[in-house]
Amino acid sequence: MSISSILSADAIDSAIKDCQAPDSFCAKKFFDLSGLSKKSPQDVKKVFGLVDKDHDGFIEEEELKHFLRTFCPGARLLTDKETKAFLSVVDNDGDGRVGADEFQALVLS
Ligand SMILES: [Ca+2]
Ligand SMILES: [Ca+2]
Repeated sequence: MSISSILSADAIDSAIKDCQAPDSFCAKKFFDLSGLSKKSPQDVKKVFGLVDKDHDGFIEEEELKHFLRTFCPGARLLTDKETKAFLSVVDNDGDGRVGADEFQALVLS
């Protein structure tokens, strides 16, 4: 399973290009540009599984930092500021990590 079976290469490309500059990443915009916000809950869950590299069912801060690389291996890391901002919008239960339901809620909201 790879990201290219879920999202088109062009859409990924434009989403990655849009946030090339450090501290320009906006999660909602990224989900819109990449087309992920129009996907089914099942597809969103698959993407969650790709970001959750150690497959423990949660996206931890370190995995979140590598978020863009899930979509494009050559993409940059998120800055600490972006990672914290991302976590603060998605982490509804405040446990400091992202559950699949929290991820889905943000992407499909
Ligand atoms: Ca994890
Ligand atoms: Ca959480």
